[in-house]
Order: sequence, then C-alpha cells, then structure tokens
Amino acid sequence: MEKYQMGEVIGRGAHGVVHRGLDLKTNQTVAIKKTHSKHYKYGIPSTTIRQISLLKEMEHDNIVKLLDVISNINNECYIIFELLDLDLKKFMEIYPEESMDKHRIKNFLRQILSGVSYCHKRRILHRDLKPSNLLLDLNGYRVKIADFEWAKKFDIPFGGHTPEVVTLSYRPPEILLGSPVYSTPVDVWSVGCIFAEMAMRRPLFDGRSKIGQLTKIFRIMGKPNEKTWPGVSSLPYYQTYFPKWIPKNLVEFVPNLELAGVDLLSEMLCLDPARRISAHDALEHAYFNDDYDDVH
Ligand code: INR
Repeated sequence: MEKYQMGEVIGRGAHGVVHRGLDLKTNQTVAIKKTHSKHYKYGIPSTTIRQISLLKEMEHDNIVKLLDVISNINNECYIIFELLDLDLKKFMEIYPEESMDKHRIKNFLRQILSGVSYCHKRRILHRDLKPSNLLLDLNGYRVKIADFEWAKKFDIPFGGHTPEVVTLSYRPPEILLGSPVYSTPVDVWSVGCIFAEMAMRRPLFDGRSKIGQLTKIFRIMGKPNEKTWPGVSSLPYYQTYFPKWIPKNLVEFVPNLELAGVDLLSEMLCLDPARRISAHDALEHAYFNDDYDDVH
C-alpha cells in the first residue's frame, strides 16, 4: 500500500469500507475500497474476486473505473477506483427538489440505462441497482454504476441463480415470487424503480417484507394473472392470497414526469419479465427523442 495514502471513510457498504485516497505517484485522488477480510478467514472472498474480474473487462463512461488492485501478505485486498463526489441516494436527500427537474431526470436515466445496456450486452447482471450504488460526478453530472459485488455473468449455466438478490425496494416481482430463473429484466425493473424515485423523491414501492413488497407492487401495477403474465401462477409464492387489484395509471404517482416518461416507466415496470422493455430498447423510447442535454 505504499503507492497510496488512505484518507477518511466516505462510504460503508455491505461488503467493505470506501476511503478517500491519494495516488502518491500521480497525486490523483482515488477511492480505496477495502474488503473486510476479518470475516473471511480463508483469503479474499469469491465475490470480491468475481467483482474485480468483471470490472476489469468493463470500460464505459457510466461504469465506475477500476484503477488498481492491491493485496498484501495478510490477504487484505484494496481495490483502487476513480473517485466520485457522492451517490444518488445522498444527492436526493441533500439537494433541493429543483435540482432534480425533468431534464436532469432524463439525463440521469439515459446514463444509467447506457451503463446497464453495456453490462447486459456483455452478459453481466448487476443484481443490486439502487440509488446508493449510483455515483455522481457533480462537475458535469456524470452518473456511474458501482458496487458489482452481486454481479454475475449469465451465459452458462443458466438458472439456479441466488434468489435473495436486489435490495427490497428495487427487487422485481419474479424474484419476490420465487422464480428460480431470472435474467437482465431484473436490472431493468430496478432502474424503473430508481426512475420513479427520482421523480417522486421517495421509493415507489417501499415494502418492509417480501409479501409487503409484493403487495405494494400489485396495488399499483395490478395483480398479475395468466393472461398478463403467462406462467405466473406456477411460481412458488403466487398462491399467497392477494386481492385482484386493478392496474393504476402511473401518472398519479409521478406528476413530475412528461407523458412519454410515464409510458417508458410503465414499460420498465412491466410485471412479466418476458415483456419488460430491455435497457437497449428503453434508450430508443420516444421519451429520449428530444435532444435537450442538461449541463447546468
Ligand atoms: C462516495 C461514496 C462519495 N464515493 C459515498 C462512495 C459517499 C460519497 O461510495 C464513493 C465511491 C467512489 C465508490 O468515489 N468510487 C467508488 C464506491 C464504490 C466503488 S463501491 C468506487 O464499489 O460501491 O463500494
């Protein structure tokens, strides 16, 4: 670690602590993520190794850049990343409502979808997209996707994924219903939830339990049936009792969005993952047709 100087803690995630740091050779500020090895007696955790190998093969404006990896004789692992100013969660908490106007929402969503589309093209699922994992560069309002601890290559073998991924508020209905297989639509659902949250400034679906979360989703999106989602009734937790809620118009919930945005949001929050819009197609949606770019 003599190449870098550790500074104060700036972030604390489930898998490690992020410090501000300095590259002593170039004098560049960096972010240093130290994965806590004390919980892993037998070396560097496999999720960390997976995260590093995935991040190493990715190069995109909207994905946080990995700069260096250092591991010492004690099996402590430090990942050196580019440093950003803050995450989208904090941004929404501390900045006034006007800082998230409809142009900024569109600009942020475009960047998030570009990063996600890039991951999916490379067969990488992020599996934990949420505002605290989206980092902002306030000088130019660049958004970068971070925290690939849960990320996974999805080529082969398909299926048998860990079901308990994605923070509850951003977790898609197929995972909540116990589907043994899932794919890229899980990330699109999470981005849809983040899109709504940017417009509402609070989570659209904020359940406290898995059933509570499904209830919040179905109350707004309607209870799915075999017609709206073929195969849904054979998912493990479908038989749990839910009233036959009718889908609501999302306009009531996100008054801050223009109609094309509400239309895109409803395509991203399509209950049936097979019919949910892809990140790539979302970028082609009419919502993005105007060329207004906000740099202010
Ligand atoms: C900040 C974080 C600034 N910068 C939290 C944060 C608050 C304010 O997590 C962070 C990071 C950064 C960060 O600048 N670069 C990275 C986090 C992560 C990777 S990770 C890289 O993987 O999410 O922990």
